[in-house]
Amino acid sequence: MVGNFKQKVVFIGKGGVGKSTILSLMQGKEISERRDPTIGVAIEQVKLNNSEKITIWDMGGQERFQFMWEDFVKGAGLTVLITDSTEENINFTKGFYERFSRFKGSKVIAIANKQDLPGAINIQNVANRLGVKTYGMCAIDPAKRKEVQAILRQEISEI
Ligand SMILES: Nc1nc2c(ncn2[C@@H]2O[C@H](COP(=O)(O)OP(=O)(O)OP(=O)(O)O)[C@@H](O)[C@H]2O)c(=O)[nH]1
Ligand SMILES: [Mg+2]
Repeated sequence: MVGNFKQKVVFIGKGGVGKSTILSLMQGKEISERRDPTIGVAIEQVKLNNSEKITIWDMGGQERFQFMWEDFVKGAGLTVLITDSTEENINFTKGFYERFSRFKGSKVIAIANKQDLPGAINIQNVANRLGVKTYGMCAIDPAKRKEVQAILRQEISEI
């Protein structure tokens, strides 16, 4: 990534897995425990450091918005599949990833969020199942802000 080119990054995943919370974490906003589903899509600029800015397309994950996902990943440099770390959601994410082969044109990584919850499936296990590079996350922990920024910075630099 060069200069101030604003790389498009898309967050995709089922409703409630924590996409918008990860976005808030990256922006240094206060993390609310309140459930506030994204309607359609939220498009936000995020600073990764002093010179790098990216545009995150944070998709609504509820079933009624899922038809939009395929179109919105067009032109994305990086698609981030976000799942919580439950069996049900990992299976959903895997099914979705397999259906949309066009993703393979852009880079795809996964984040297994809610690693703090009891019974969270470990990251290596999630990675094996999804077949994409997977990072663990706990988006409600403000101490994770630098970590998630570093992940995106690194992944974008390798596009
Ligand atoms: N325990 C725990 N809760 C989390 C974590 N990340 C997010 N949450 C909570 O999960 C709920 C849903 O988070 P959102 O970020 O709104 O989920 P979303 O994926 O944006 O949902 P949609 O916009 O409907 O697609 C909120 O109540 C968050 O506080 C986490 O890592 N651990
Ligand atoms: Mg949301």
